[in-house]
Amino acid sequence: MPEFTPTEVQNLKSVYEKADQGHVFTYFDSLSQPDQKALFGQLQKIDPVRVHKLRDLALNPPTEEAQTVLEPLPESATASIYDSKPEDIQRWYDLGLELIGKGEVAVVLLAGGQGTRLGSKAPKGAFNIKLPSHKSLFQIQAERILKIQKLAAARASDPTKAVIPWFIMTSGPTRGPTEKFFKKEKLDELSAEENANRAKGEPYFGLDPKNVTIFEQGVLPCITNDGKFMLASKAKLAVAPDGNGGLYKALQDEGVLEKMRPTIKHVHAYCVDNCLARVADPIFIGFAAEKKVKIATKVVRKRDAKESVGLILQKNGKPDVVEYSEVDDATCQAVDPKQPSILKFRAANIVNHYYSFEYLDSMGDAVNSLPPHVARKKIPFFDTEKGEAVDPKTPNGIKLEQFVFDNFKWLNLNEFACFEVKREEEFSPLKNADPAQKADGSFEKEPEDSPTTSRRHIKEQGRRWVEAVGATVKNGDADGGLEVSPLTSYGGEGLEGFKGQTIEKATI
Ligand code: UD2
Repeated sequence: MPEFTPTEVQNLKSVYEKADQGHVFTYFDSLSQPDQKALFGQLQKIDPVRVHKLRDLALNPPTEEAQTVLEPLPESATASIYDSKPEDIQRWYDLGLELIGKGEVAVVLLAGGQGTRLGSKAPKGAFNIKLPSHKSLFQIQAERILKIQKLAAARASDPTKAVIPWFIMTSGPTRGPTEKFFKKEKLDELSAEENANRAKGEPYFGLDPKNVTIFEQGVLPCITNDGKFMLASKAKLAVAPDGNGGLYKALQDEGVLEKMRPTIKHVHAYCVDNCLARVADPIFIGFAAEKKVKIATKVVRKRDAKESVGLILQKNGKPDVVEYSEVDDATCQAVDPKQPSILKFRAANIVNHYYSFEYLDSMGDAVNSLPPHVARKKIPFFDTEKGEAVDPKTPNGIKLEQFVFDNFKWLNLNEFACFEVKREEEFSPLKNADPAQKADGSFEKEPEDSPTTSRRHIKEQGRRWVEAVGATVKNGDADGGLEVSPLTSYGGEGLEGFKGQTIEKATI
């Protein structure tokens, strides 16, 4: 029995015909009932008028002011862990823990991206960077939440309130595998060995499942160069995730804001593929809460002019980010007029953002005006004119994706703050597969932003932490490092007991 009446089909069809997208119904009447149900369900979730608005924003962006002025953010909107006073950092840390202790802090994980560059079919969070513990990125992040909850509870007047709800944004391709991974179910995308390894431990990595919500971002139709929605087959619209900027609409549509509203005042959103991400970092939360900003963002110093990161800056007096895929070379290469040895635009975006809940809850319909970006791609589609499937050899259409930082420009500088942190402590993105290896096991070229660099950075950090309290590492680790579990230490604290010890284990 179809889930829709002929009238509902006719009404939906006229919405698409009015938007000059009626061709998507070309084969509807000839489809089987299950296929009709699938296509109707898909088309019903998409508003062609909204998509046209986004498409037109993308293809005909508002003309930039004749004199677009790019400048680094002013001192007033930035702080740095490097030159902040210890008492300030301590105050932010204490405030952050207090807010977590009152249950006012939630975390949103951006996990809808597909690890195409990494060559993995499983969600990135499920990736095993081959630490001695073989923990996945999801598990490392879950344990950082467990640990920071414990540290907050130890100071809280009501420890039962020290809970950080974790909202995980997935996309069509990553939702199913992510849910199965958390429930410790077998993943077809993982090898037998990986599935066996992952099955260890508790579901949700020891977190209370009621505090973990997996939700899904929206999709946008793939569009031909002359603006037509593309069919993937007679019974399916070709769609793609709407970008990490789809977060704001998904928070509304998926009831996440509703779930947060009773208790949450501060939200930390971060990127799944950064193995060093300080999830619910109390220093960052305290810093942003004290400044009472709507949005704050963490940055690290750009590694070099070519690094694939967005540049946090001010554009015509507003906070903004110029993405690496859209920045011109002159801006990348510009040097600081006062210190020519360093880059002028060196504040690298690391997808690590703070939002006041009040701001997120006030966005309303603005979520439909985030200017999408155009990715020209080869998109296999079903050609309704020729009546056949086409697998293009050259880019034949566009995918629209929204960037999560494109609302920064809607704020005044005094509603925004930027916090510089140490790269070696907080940023090691997993973007690429490891380079090919030679017969002796060494790499053809230096690994960059890969499983090896992620693993090395976590172990180097662990070694620094224990050496700072006077311990010695002698565990024969290939990289000379030490894995410190988040359950042992969140950010290097609480390791005094190792003073004077020689650590022979690979992980503590
Ligand atoms: C992102 C940043 C870039 C820089 C770089 C550092 C954006 C738009 N760009 O570039 O400025 O900070 O990371 O690592 O943030 N995601 C979704 N849904 C999507 C697409 C992506 O949730 O539809 C998530 C993805 O799972 C990841 C994050 O957003 O957690 C960044 O996505 P990416 O790795 O594809 O972005 P990248 O590396 O091109």
